[in-house]
Amino acid sequence: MTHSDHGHDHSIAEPEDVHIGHVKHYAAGVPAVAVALKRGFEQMGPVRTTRALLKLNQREGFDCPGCAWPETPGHRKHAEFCENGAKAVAEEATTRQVGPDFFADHAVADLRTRSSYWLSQQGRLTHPMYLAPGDTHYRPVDWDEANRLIAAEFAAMTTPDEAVFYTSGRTSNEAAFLYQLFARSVGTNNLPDCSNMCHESSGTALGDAIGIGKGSVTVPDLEVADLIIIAGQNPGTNHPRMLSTLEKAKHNGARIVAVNPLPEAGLMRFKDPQKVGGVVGQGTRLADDFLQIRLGGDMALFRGVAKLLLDAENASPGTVFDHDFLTAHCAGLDEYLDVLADVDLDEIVTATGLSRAQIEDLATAIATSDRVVLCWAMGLTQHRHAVATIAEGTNVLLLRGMIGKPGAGLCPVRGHSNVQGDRTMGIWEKMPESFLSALDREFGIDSPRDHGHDTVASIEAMQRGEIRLFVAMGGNFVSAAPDSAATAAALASCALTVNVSTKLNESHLATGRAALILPTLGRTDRDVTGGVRQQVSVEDSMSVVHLSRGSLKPASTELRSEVAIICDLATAVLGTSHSVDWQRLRGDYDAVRDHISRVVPGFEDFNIRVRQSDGFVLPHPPRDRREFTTANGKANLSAEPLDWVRTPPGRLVLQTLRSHDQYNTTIYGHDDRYRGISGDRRVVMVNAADIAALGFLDRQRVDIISEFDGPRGREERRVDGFTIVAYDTPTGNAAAYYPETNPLVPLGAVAARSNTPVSKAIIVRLEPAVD
Ligand SMILES: Nc1nc2c(c(=O)[nH]1)N[C@H]1C(S)=C(S)[C@@H](COP(=O)(O)OP(=O)(O)OC[C@H]3O[C@@H](n4cnc5c(=O)[nH]c(N)nc54)[C@H](O)[C@@H]3O)O[C@H]1N2
Ligand SMILES: Nc1nc2c(c(=O)[nH]1)N[C@H]1C(S)=C(S)[C@@H](COP(=O)(O)OP(=O)(O)OC[C@H]3O[C@@H](n4cnc5c(=O)[nH]c(N)nc54)[C@H](O)[C@@H]3O)O[C@H]1N2
Ligand SMILES: [Mo]
Repeated sequence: MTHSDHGHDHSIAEPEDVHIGHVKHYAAGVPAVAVALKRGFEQMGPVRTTRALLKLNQREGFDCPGCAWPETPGHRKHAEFCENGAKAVAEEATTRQVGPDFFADHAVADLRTRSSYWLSQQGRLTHPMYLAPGDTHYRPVDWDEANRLIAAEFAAMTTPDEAVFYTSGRTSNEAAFLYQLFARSVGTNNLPDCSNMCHESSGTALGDAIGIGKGSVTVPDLEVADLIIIAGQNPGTNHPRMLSTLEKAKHNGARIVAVNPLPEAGLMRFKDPQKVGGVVGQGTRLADDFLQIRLGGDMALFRGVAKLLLDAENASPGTVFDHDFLTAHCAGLDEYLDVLADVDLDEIVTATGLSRAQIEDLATAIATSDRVVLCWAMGLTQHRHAVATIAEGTNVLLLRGMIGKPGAGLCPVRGHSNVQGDRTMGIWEKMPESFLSALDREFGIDSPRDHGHDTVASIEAMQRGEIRLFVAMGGNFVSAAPDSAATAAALASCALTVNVSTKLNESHLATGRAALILPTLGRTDRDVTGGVRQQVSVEDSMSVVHLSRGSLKPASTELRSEVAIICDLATAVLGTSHSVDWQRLRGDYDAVRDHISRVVPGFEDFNIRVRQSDGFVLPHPPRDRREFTTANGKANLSAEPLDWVRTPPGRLVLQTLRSHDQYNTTIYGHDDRYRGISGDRRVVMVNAADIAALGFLDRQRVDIISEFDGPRGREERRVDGFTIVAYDTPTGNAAAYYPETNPLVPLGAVAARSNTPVSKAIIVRLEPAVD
């Protein structure tokens, strides 16, 4: 079928009007199953839908390309999926196609006028495509020619640091390992990734505090916790399988506290669609307490709680702090206690927007629970003071000795299904010396030691004209990055931009002087490379590594695996006598895993252990034996100055977040079902009191202007034509969808130390729309 047979123009009609229904008070249940199957049938028909969903998260099946939430151990035998996992599969396994005739019909300039939704819905890329300098249309190119074009850019560089290699988080361990090996073989550490915009703040804070940037709990820990705090996360939409774990914890007696500016449905109540009780009946109440915090107030909350813990400890010494743990394992307690002595609880109340009683309740719950888990996601990581906030949450747990024992610990919930694994494999602009020297020893290469560019630094380097070649292993760089206009202009300064992709997106349209689209197999696709049926591996949010094997017929015979694409490119650039035998590795993923087993700690006997039914768990010294591999060998309490976000007069603090109907920049539809908002994504959720106080009306159309005081003075950025929706968010705070609002995020607004764009606290004003 050609693309024109798919009736794009009517099936992908852009809805016009926003519809506001009821905000839902529970997540999942029957509508979730119905939606999942409907989307599956629309995208790929009933036979392929059934085949795909039967293989999801199964042994001998593929890892869900949705989120990084782990499978329950022992559960890889029967169906375990959720509505949004099924939607992610439907999007990838779609039978809609974007082939050469599509690109012949649509000039790049025309495609730039289309919405994210329209682009997302066109289907799978089927051929390598090239946009030559000055051309208006992409045209087909063969793989060898594509690789020659890229190799020519390397030949034209004065330093390999003129290349940037971006990675999204779906790339397998094997491909990620080869990709960073290629970058380091050509001589650069410019390896930015989506994690720079995601959990970088968690990695930075946890690295300092406990010596490893990964979470310390497993699914069984959550199931037996007494108290689970979920701050800055919307699991009902973004990690739906987490709700089953929370339900089990609840049945075991856990208390759940949700800390969020929004009353997200998935935090309130859960109806398991895979159980009878989830089909009829009320489902399980999840959150016992909902703390409707102001944006950016979490550091203040944790500090206030720590202050109250200290007061209780002083009133009754030896009953609150875990002195044995603090003495044996921690450093920095005295400095932290000094900081706590100065806490003004009135400031904590103002910063959080919570009542003193709510903060006291949480402190009491923490003081009286034996097993506490703290879960978080983007609501904590995408703030100016994100690293300090996560460190402060960690302080609270350390005071109570809540790490390295069953049922307790730190749980940063990762996003992309293999974002954690990609880091483990060396996708990081500043991998430690131990990794680089092991890599050099294994392959006889000479990895550069200077740190490379992260995501924001890569854009800034492009702005300075220092980058000739941009290569993206997946993702949608221009839409995911802050300051869309500035990022597009930065990319335009490159000689060549290359995207290895499964589906069409804006980054294929924000090109350098020339551009390549290289179509690749996705997680669900059968991978026959080198004449052999291959399988890859991934690492979930709780450090479990397991195999993933796609089974669906690929969209075209032109598609290549990421492993094959990297190895062929490396051969074209580095030649056939390079010390890495790229062509052997191309056809033998076991051989890649053998190399990994010798370079990356914890992967010994990789090929054997990854074939065990539940895979294997990577070592985590704090979790396994309360060992802290920090510089001083201790768990470190931090004593950063308190920071929180103020709303300037007449302004709002805007968070940018995901709807229930998207995967990052891939838009599935216009139904943010749990929030009761459908029909339009250009909405801004504002408290009714603010709407009135600012002189607007509910449903009024407005432009949103962000204000940022940068080093060169006041900067303003604007997006047009948003509809105000009265919504239950704290006064002074607003919310709108990502990526439509990314043009508002200033490139210079980044978290201290992690350099993560501040996507959850943008200062904005509203103006009546001018159209
Ligand atoms: N279906 C689906 N699944 C996904 C994704 C997707 O797009 N679609 N994306 C994946 C990726 S890459 C990621 S990183 C994760 C993202 O998962 P989440 O972090 O859940 O994603 P967001 O939509 O950014 O939601 C942020 C949540 O934090 C709250 N929040 C915002 N600011 C603050 C704050 O200052 N304090 C507190 N306490 N809360 C705050 C928001 O109200 C919202 O509930 O999901 C992954 N899974
Ligand atoms: N304002 C704002 N901005 C944000 C965020 C926010 O909350 N607010 N969140 C940030 C976060 S947490 C993240 S993780 C980033 C996400 O940033 P990215 O990871 O760069 O973006 P995605 O939208 O997930 O990428 C989607 C594209 O990946 C490609 N793709 C999908 N699967 C595969 C595969 O298996 N292989 C290959 N090679 N390509 C594939 C498809 O072509 C698809 O179009 O965005 C960040 N940006
Ligand atoms: Mo993410």
